[in-house]
Amino acid sequence: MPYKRITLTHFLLQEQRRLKSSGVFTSLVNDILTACKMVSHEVNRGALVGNHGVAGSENIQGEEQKKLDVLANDIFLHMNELGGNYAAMASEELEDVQAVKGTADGRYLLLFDPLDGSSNIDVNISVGSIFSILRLPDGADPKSEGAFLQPGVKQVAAGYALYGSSTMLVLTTGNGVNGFTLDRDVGMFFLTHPGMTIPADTQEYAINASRARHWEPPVKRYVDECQAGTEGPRGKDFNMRWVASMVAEVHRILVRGGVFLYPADAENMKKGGKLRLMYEANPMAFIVEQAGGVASTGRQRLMDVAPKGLHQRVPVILGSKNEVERVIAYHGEYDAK
Ligand code: AHM
Ligand code: MG
Repeated sequence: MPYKRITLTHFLLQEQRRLKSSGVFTSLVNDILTACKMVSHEVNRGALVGNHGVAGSENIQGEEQKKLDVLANDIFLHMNELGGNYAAMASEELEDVQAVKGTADGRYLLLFDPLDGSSNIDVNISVGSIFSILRLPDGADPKSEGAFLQPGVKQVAAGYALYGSSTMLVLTTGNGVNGFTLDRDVGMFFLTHPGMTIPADTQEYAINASRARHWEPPVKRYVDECQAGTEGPRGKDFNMRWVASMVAEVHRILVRGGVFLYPADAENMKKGGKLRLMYEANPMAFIVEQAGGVASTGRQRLMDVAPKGLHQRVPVILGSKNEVERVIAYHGEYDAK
């Protein structure tokens, strides 16, 4: 019965009691979900209130910012500052760490990509927000980049909001993965996808195939074998999807399995890849591993990568365990030659 559903806030309170933790964590996740509800509202109103189009500025990555990139970033900064739980924040859209005013006792650090997949905003395709929470290391200066440069295994929570045909929030606190759907009339997220798990096998992969000429041999081998279908060495047909919104791709994989690849290739290798370690790769890797999947660079577990910079890029291969392990094995065989 719909009225017997569990809200995300109640779910967090149950977790808090189970872990015998203080209420700080519930409060800080609550601030994030309020920000996500506000971003969802702005994405949904779209062109009606002039939210589409470019902002006329570039972010730290040298990418053109959309109006909604800027708005979502402002919403995240504002809503997460109010609670006083964070010592500092870092955003994919901002060059430097943002110290949080007047919160000397904030013990957590928040990293976020306020609106991922922004090339999809104006064409009304799913976009999302991604977040990752770290502890402020003892004695660290929260205003320093160094405080944030912790490997993904140190995350205490991570999640994303998907602004799709419905708005969903998917969260891990290191105890599995749970998905919540926003009821717009009530204004709350309700638990609709408890204990999300990724099937170990799949017949679906996602990669931007327009970059095929730049791929490394192990990636080319994997995709060629998928495309060869029943006549190839895999002996089965594969389906291919590419939304160009990582949140939508990861969500599809959480619901029905699959493998997502954004490898380093000859063209993006100098930068380290395309996706950002701290704002995209690590939080998604935490979620995928907690759902029973695997997340790798192809040569290393993603969450073991020691970050060297806030805006560092990495190759990303994640999803169904047996497929990702196959891609990793292909890298190993290639490197051993
Ligand atoms: P963004 O953070 O600038 O939106 O870029 C990240 C996005 C991912 O969501 C998506 O997987 C990828 O970039 C799409 O890349 P491409 O433009 O090569 O299709
Ligand atoms: Mg992004």
